[in-house]
Amino acid sequence: MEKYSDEHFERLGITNKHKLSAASKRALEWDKWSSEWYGEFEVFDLKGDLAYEEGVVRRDPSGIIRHQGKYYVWYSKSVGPTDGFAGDIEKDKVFPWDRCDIWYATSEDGWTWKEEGMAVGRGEKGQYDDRSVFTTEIFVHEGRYYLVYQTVKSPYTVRVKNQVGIAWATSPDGPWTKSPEPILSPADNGIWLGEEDNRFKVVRKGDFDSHKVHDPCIMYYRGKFYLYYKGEQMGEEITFGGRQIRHGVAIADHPLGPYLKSEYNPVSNSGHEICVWHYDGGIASLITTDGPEKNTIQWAPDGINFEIMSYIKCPPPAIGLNRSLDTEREPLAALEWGLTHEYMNDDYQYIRRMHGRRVSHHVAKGESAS
Ligand code: AAL
Repeated sequence: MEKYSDEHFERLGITNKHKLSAASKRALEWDKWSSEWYGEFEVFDLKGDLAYEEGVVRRDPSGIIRHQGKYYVWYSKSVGPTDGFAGDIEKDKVFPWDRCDIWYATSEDGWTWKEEGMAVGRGEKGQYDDRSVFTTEIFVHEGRYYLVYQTVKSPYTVRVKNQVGIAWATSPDGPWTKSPEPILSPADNGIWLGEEDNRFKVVRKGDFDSHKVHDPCIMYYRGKFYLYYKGEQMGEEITFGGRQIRHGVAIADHPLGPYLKSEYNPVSNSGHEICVWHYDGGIASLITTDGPEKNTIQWAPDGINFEIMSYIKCPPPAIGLNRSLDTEREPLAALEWGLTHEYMNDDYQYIRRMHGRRVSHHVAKGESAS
């Protein structure tokens, strides 16, 4: 224990440096003390067309961009309740994000939104995106606008493998040109066990993204295009941190691809929807919902090797970051405000506003920390 100073023991509140509990040994190993990356969130209702609407699903908001004095957001939209997988999957809606199209809305203040219409719809029967297009993210580069999104081809079985599509336009109001082929697909090295439509039964699990590639988000980084995404694996298990969900990255020289998956994948061991931003020459990532490192904020100096910077309380899911903010100002500047979604119930979800802020003191009502 000689490698630690007396001040270090005192700061940790350790009574006897020769009698260390397992927890105190772990605390001694932490090398980060700053609260710069620690924050909390609040969530509020929106007004106008994005306020909750009975019978309508609006979820998985993209990032927000600012264009000619207005904020823009894109999101998955569908109508009607979810039937699930027990009935006729040819006719039913199996998930709230099944039978979706991508719609968009604009706002002057980020609180009251006007739904402008559909941006990208499902493809013709037989195409890779004929069943649902959903969970989109916006990317702007050199005057062009790109929407990346998940696609599913019918029939939407439990074992269906989805893909990622992209559409581009010269204005955020479209018209959008869709890529004829997907730009990302699941790894092809898992093997299902038997014919039953069951995703837990496998002969071989394959890579972390052998079943699904979700939540695509493109970042311009080091002169290349980094497409971060969530992978779901065939034969998913529950670990000591919950579901086996991890993030990967695929890199291209052009926004439309071709995207090559990093050999370092997966780049997270936990998380759910992708929420990444630029900070201090690296990439920061909010890890929510699933896995042993859920509810952490991580940062990678090279966009690949992420380390935990803070453990936070219940971050909102599916955050669409406000891309008009200066994210370099401080670690959590990117989270100042943005959008999230919330489950009114299993059938209907709606978009809400989230505010995040750094917390540097825990104070009682009326108490001052300064
Ligand atoms: C989410 C995302 C993806 C999943 C589903 C809809 O929030 O991770 O988009 O497919 O749930």
